[in-house]
Amino acid sequence: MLNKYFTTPIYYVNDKPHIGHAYTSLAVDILKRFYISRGIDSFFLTGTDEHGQKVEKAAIDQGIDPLKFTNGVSQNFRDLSDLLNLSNDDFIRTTEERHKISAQNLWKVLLEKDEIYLSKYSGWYSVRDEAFVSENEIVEKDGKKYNGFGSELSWVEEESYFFRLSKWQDKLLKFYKENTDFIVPKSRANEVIKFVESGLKDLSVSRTTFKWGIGVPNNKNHIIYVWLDALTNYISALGYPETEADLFKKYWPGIHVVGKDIIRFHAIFWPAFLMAADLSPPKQIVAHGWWTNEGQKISKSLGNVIDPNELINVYGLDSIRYFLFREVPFGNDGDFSKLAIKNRINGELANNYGNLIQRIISFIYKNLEQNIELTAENYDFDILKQINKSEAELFKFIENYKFDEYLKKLFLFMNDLNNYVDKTAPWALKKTDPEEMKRVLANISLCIIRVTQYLSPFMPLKSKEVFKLFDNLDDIDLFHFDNFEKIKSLNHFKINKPEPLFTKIE
Ligand code: ME8
Repeated sequence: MLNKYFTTPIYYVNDKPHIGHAYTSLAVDILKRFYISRGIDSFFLTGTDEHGQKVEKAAIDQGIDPLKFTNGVSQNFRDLSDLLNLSNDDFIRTTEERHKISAQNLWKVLLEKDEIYLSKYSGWYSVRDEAFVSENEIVEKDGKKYNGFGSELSWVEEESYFFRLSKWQDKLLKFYKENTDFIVPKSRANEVIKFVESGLKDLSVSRTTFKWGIGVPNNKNHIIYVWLDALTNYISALGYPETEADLFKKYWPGIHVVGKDIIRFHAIFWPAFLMAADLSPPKQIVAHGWWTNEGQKISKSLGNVIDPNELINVYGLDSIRYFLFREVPFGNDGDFSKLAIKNRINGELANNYGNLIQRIISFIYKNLEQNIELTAENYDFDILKQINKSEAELFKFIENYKFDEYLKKLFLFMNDLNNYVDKTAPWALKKTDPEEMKRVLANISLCIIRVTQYLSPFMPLKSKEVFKLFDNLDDIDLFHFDNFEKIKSLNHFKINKPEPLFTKIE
């Protein structure tokens, strides 16, 4: 199956969106744009997780009815999609009717198959992570109990439905063994496998002590555990329970991009729920690392939450998109430092890429009557041939989520181009060999277009600006990689007056 389905986590609406949420959403946006550019049909889902104790508590703290509260905060996440220029195809909210029907249906199927039974839960619970915590994971400090993420725990004792997770232990291990790239990166897969091997207990999947959730069918005292509710979003958006729905048939199973904090829910609970309901498990779980701010954990209490709005105002959207994915290998943790952003923007975007375009395009604009002639020979240019030859390698980088390697490779070509410009010095050729000058400028222009095409999933707005510099290429959709070939049918370019692409950061 060629179609691709990428999802972000659905974000809790107890808080404002921050750079961590933006990071995951941007990764999925880049993936979607990349596959579309290759002509591969892709669907991108994001949304908000609106039930559970944590959200209910946030609403109560503000003295607002939970639904009214979630309407407001969910909108903040929709605004984030606009701010980040996301290409998402849908935005799902777990308070929507379509989702409620889907989650209740999944529940009914699991109950009918005897995968769920009624019993009693007593144990420790983290409201912040909406997660049950086993005794061996508890950390004690100053007489209080915490989980491994430092979230305070509370004691819960109530009647509860349980999902027979223990029954799925061996089947999950077999599934991981047969699908070696199910969890990316490998280090995370090993963690998950170790955890499953250490023994899975049945999972409590309903709550009775608060009301903000989707009702358990036929038992009004219970609401569905927020993670069972939330994970279902990935299929409710595709039309589940209608497994014959177009979207479901076309896109399921999907690829879930998540932060490393929620890998267990996605790589253990979710495939178990699905297999228990006779549905295909997801295709892949891709877990990225954690961002800190100038070396410190990002947290509201430390007052160092990075607001994407402010960042974009200062540095520009595409520069931030570039920085986040160039700076840190995708699975690793990363530190957000102003100096690191400045170095990337000034060194790579402004000097290497922007300045080359500015120099060359202005020169053509001024000296060649805004015109570049194209001949078959131009397509035979060594650097262009190298770039074209690297396509398979570049694609592999993205297929393996090595965004940083992909960008690094493209900027090595930009280095080669800059060296070529210095060596051939077209401004000197103007007097000595004007024909050679034209050839050099045509070669460089074609390389600029080619590199910009490959950069476009990361920097769609800047790429558009670059494509616009070539006036009579308007009819060719250069966002599609293969359309480069169509340029060959032209015999010349018209150049528009360039404006600086990136401003240097002081
Ligand atoms: O967990 N660095 O929602 P959530 C990198 N509702 N990524 C970060 C980050 C950081 N410092 N902070 C947050 C939930 N993220 C559930 C998900 S899915 C069925 C339900 C990103 O609002 C990262 O993707 O707490 C992380 O997994 C997610 O935000 C957690 O978002």
